[in-house]
Amino acid sequence: FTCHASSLPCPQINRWMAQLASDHPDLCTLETVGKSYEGRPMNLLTVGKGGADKPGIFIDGGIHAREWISPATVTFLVNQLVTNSSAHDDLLSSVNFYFMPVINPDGYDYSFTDDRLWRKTRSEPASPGGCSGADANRNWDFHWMEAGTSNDSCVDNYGGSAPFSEVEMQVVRDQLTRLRNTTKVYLTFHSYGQKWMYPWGYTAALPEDWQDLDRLARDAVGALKAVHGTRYQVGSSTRTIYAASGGSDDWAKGVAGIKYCYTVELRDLGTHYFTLPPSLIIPSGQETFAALKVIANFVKKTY
Ligand code: 0X9
Ligand code: ZN
Repeated sequence: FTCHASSLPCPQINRWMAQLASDHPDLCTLETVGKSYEGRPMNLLTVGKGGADKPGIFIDGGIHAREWISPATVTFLVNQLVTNSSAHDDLLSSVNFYFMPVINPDGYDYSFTDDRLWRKTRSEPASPGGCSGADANRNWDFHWMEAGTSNDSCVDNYGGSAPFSEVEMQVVRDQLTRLRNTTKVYLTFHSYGQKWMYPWGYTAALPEDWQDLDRLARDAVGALKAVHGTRYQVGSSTRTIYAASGGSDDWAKGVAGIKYCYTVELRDLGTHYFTLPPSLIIPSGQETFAALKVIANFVKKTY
């Protein structure tokens, strides 16, 4: 087969999604929804069979280049849902899953080819003498540049030259905007630290409905822990990790109006930090899938 809708670089994950979608046309819709700064196709895979009106869960990964367990876990979730679909028949009839496994594809590739610990995008410096790339999770237009971010392009948490200066985040923003009316949950996977966090990241104040978000997160991490005993901490991102504004989670809640928004810091707790051994990919996927099932069942029964 040829790479989906593109003669541009066709990395493994896109190739795999194209094959999966063509093997399971009853369940999968694959769309190329944009391209990265360096021209890599950005794909959205919709999984579900209840039709476009059903409530949805939007899931992305790979916003930070070096957090490799994120795309690995998101692709595991996709694979479970699609290749073991008969086990999840009821969920797939009543919930749509929208997946974008690698939303910073240039940075992700660069972390394989040049710098394993690269975090940012790979856009050219906005001004002479600057450095390449911005922190894609400081680049969203909600309290942009207020906290936990920098205007020095040479540091890892550089917020970008303007809100949504990074084209990849424009692409994700446009999909979240298009799907906002049906999307009830937004999940964005990072590493590391084993935390299931909800807004806000720009302030220590909590959203007025924080107890709803807290309850669902606790149910999810309970199911996660039951699989391999892995413990996750639950709380608002400011209170759990640090204050940082311009994140996708805050935008999804504060601007797109999606109620249940979570940033998930996957394994581990710092033993292997970003360089998690490959043997932990499947355990991470298995336990995260258990958490996703709790969330999907909640969406099914609530909406
Ligand atoms: O700093 C981040 O973007 C995330 N942590 S990481 O170590 N993966 O870089 C946490 C983001 C939490 N959400 C917000 N601050 N909005
Ligand atoms: Zn991250």
